[in-house]
Amino acid sequence: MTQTLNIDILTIFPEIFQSPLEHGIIRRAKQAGIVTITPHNLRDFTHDKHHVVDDRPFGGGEGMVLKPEPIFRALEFLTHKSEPENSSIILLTPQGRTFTQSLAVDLSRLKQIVLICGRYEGIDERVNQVFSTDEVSIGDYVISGGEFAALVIVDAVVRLLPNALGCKDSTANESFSSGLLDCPVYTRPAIYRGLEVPEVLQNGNHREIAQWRRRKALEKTLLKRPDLLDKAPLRKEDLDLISKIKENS
Ligand code: 6GU
Repeated sequence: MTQTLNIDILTIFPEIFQSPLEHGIIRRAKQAGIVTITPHNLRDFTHDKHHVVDDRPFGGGEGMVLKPEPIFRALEFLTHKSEPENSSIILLTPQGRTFTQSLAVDLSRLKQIVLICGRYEGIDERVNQVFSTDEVSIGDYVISGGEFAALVIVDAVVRLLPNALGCKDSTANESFSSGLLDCPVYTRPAIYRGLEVPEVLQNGNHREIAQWRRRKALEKTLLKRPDLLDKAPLRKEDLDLISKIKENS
C-alpha cells in the first residue's frame, strides 16, 4: 500500500466541494485510498453565537477580512499531529505565487496539504506570521474566493499520485511535463467532411510518427506559447526543427 495524501480544505462554503470530487480520477483515487479530501467549515471553529468568520478591515476600506481566531483554531486542530517536512499549509489568494505543474509535482509527494480558501479582500495577516503558509494563486485574474482555486489544485495534484491514473506513463507524455504543448490528435474516421487525417499517422511507422509528433508539438508551442521554449529541455534535433519552422513561416 502506497502512502495516502490527506487534503484538508478550510472554507466558508464546504457545499461547493460535494459534487466536483465525486467524478472520474478523483473519485477513483478516493475509493482506492490514495487520497482523502476533507472540506472543513470555518464556522465550526467559531465560538460566538452567530458563528462570525469575518470583520471590517482596521484602517478602513472596502470589504471584509477573515478573522484570525477561527483560522488559528482550525489550523491547530488540523496540523497538531502533522510532520512539518511532509505537509504544506497553502493560502489561496490572487496575491500568491502562480500555481504550476512543478508545484503540483512537489505537492503530490507530501502527506498532508491544508488549503485555506481566502476571500478576495483577504485574511488577517497574523495567520501568515504564525503558520508558515505558502500563498498560491491560480493565475492573473480574480475569482470571488479560493474554492475554485482549491479544486484546480486538488485535481492537478491527485492525478499525479502513484496509481491514480490507469496507465503508468500517461502523465509523463502530457503537455507541461515535456515542457511543450501537446501535438494534435485524431481518431476515426480517417476522412471526415473531406478532411483527412495526416498520412503519417495512418502508416504505422512508429519512428516517423514520433518525429511528426515532436515537430507538431514544437510548431504549436512556437506559435501559441513561445515563452515555454525558453525552459523546455530541447535536443539538437529540436533546435534544428525550430530553425526550419521559423524559416518556413
Ligand atoms: Cl487563489 N483566489 C482568488 N480569489 N482569485 C484568484 C486566485 C485565488 N487565483 C487567481 N485568482
